[in-house]
Amino acid sequence: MYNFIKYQKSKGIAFIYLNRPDMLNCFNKTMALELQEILDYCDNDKEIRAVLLCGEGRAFCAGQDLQEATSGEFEIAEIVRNHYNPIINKIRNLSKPVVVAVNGVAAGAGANIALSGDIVFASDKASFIQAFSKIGLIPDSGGTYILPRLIGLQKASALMMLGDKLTANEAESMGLIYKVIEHDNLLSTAIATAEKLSNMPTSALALTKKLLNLSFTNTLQEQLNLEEQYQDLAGKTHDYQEGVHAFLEKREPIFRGE
Ligand code: T3D
Repeated sequence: MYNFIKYQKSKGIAFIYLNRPDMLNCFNKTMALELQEILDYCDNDKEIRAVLLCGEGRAFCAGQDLQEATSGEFEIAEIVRNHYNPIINKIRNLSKPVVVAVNGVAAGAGANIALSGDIVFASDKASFIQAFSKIGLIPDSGGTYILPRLIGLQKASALMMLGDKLTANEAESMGLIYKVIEHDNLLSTAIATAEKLSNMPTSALALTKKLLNLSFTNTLQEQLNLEEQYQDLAGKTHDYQEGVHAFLEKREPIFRGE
């Protein structure tokens, strides 16, 4: 049982709901540490082959709990180092795909945690705010890394400096997220996607994610070398054998994730 997160595992999928709806699911220390623990669990549990992250209530997440941040209990650097940096590292390095369903406003660290997912859907009622500049902070939670890579330097600069609210449709057309979904269909779409992923060749997806993580910093040659190495690994999996045989036998493959 967790205090500020609802967690459930079912049919190969880990369902994670940020759960402080009265405060728009903003992060206090407990919630940040709980999310870290669950992400570790998802990484280590072989039965889990896809993760779904969503918010309870009308928001996805309003970032750092500003009451806690100003309580004098914590240094700001400590919050970033111990709460957000590990969350982003754990999501980006998780060996299973992370589907994010942004059900409402995603602000500050909440926006950047959403954007660190592998496949990000947003409700047509959702919005994204790089809220940091409005309170005199710099964008954290990997925002200065991921946002320019998603939408380019110019748009990232404007969003981060102005702190403007972006609608879900604007976010989709800029390339911030994968797709906008009608609010009432958001969860079912995200769950169907997680279900699909949980039946796919998990090892190959994990290797794909590693390659994508490195693709903006490696040279072409380094990336080609890694593709050779990882294809060799993928080619030695059960799921490769199964995928090829299923194709040749004109049937649906049954992947084990190995
Ligand atoms: O230590 C550090 O700070 C370093 C780490 C930084 C990481 C960060 O995330 S910095 C950015 C922090 N987040 C923000 O600045 C966003 C603050 N929230 C807002 O701007 C607005 O709440 C929203 C635009 C997200 C939503 O607006 P709206 O009008 O839909 O809702 P609301 O009325 O503002 O909020 C509803 C309640 O949630 C309200 O409480 P109340 O009046 O009902 O008792 C509000 O105070 C509370 N709430 C929302 N966000 C936070 C919060 N309480 C504490 N911290 C919050 N971040």
